Amino acid sequence: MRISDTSDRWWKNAVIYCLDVEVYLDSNDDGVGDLPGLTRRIDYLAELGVTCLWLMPLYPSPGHDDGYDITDFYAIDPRLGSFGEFVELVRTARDRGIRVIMDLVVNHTSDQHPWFIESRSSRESPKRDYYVWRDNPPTKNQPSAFPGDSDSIWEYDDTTEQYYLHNFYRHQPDLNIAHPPVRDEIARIVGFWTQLGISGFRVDAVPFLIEPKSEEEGAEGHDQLPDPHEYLGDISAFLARRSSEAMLLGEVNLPHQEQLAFFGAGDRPELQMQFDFHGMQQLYLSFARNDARPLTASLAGRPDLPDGCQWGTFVRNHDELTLDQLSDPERDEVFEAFAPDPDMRLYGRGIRRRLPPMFGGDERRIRLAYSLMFSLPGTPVLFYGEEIGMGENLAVEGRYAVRTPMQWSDGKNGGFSKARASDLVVPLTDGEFSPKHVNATSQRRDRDSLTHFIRDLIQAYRNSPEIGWGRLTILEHGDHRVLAHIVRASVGAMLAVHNLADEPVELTLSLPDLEPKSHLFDLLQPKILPINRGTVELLLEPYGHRWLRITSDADTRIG
Ligand code: TEU
Repeated sequence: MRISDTSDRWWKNAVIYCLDVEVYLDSNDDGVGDLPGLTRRIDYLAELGVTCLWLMPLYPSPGHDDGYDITDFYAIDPRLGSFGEFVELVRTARDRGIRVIMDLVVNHTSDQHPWFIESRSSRESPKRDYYVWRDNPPTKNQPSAFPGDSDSIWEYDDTTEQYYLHNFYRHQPDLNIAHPPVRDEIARIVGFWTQLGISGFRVDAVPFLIEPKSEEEGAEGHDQLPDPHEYLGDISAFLARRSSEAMLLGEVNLPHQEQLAFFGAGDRPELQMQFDFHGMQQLYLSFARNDARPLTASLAGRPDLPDGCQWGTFVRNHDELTLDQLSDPERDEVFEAFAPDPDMRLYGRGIRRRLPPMFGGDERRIRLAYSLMFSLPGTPVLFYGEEIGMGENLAVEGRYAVRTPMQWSDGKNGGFSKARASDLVVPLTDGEFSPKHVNATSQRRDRDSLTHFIRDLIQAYRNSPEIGWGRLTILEHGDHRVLAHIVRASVGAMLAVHNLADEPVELTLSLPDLEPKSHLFDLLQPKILPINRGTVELLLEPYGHRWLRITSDADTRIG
């Protein structure tokens, strides 16, 4: 690791925090969160230790997919604020050392987008080829990503008597990236927001975006993209020309080996970061079994990444907790453990709950999960409210159950808004995870709260760049309830130990590659552990965890 690398490739050990402006803080009492509200909370995020803010879509939208159905890529939803307020937010965040990235959703538009309205108006429309039209759905037909909405990704349109492609909802027609003017538009969108101070994008639904759309039967005469990955490389190169620091964090929910192609190669980068969906799903299988082996196998199976690339680690996001990479019996095990009621499940593949209720509010286990997430090699990505242990509201439809307003206090509407409760953009949670019991203000005052624990983890993570930059070694020790791993880089090394079981575990670990006179410095508790003849003895509490810096006289770091 060179000094220039650590500053240029800031995403290698960032702390990313995802939020939807409309549910964060309402500054004008209309029941909808807004940009000035978020700007007021930048100091809160800085205090937590966040270094990168990921804003979910804030473009104008009819709101049939929580803003992922866009009608104008060059504007801001007026309920959320103005361009002036947007730039103020980005500038305030930057001032506190926080970069801002945002969702880039260009696989599709809303069917209310002027491009689509024009495209569907006639086969001769100049915008016709902005979307993918066919006389007949190809034989390779399949259900959309949201079963229940549509049993086909092809929708018949009466006006021009052709079918259009939509990988997601039927009201989200896919853009045709094989058509050069569409690629020009995408570059313009990327350039536009970068010019406003954005440090990169979370790229929505990447495999769908670049999939070849013209190979099917009956598609002759349509534009072809020679190599979809070349196009992803083109976007990346364009972005690099516009901003020397920007990065792309892609949503690619595929097995690790298939993800590799989306990182590109050293001289031809594509996505600098991708979420580790496989690791996340195996982690839940490990939790369900109190057995570290599924997670260990996933970590061991991660391919080596090109220089500068990184995994985004997460335990929850704004979508259903997808379990689509598990086998049917494995998925059933996780459903049984964490979503016993069918109403907690979605699309037959996921769970519409947040983590704390899945763990029955067991704070030892919740802490274990976040300790794991922050210690695994990669860059942690938090979803707003995780830092205080928010729950879901199952009375709210579909994936919105986990997108309830941020809980700031035990006051009116959880301190989110002064509007009437019936005017809130999404209802709050109730019951044991309601703002009365779970809120940022009371946890901030309580040194033993989850939020302080998460802050401590973030501090330890930021003080241990080897987690983001280092090489992983998984230690063999014969107890399948425990994951013991070392991350090592030129700055030093850290050993993390996690007991996934609800019982105490005694463990003897042999530590490889030790410098003479090494000892273990506990990063979360005021303790130093001796190493005897290359081994350390540990007694872990139920769901216990340790972060131990392997330190020697050569290590000059503090804390
Ligand atoms: O998601 C795309 C996507 O592939 C996931 O919804 C996927 O279906 C799920 O994780 C199971 O694998 C993105 C956004 O995250 C989602 O909120 C949007 O609804 C979707 O795109 C359409 O824009």
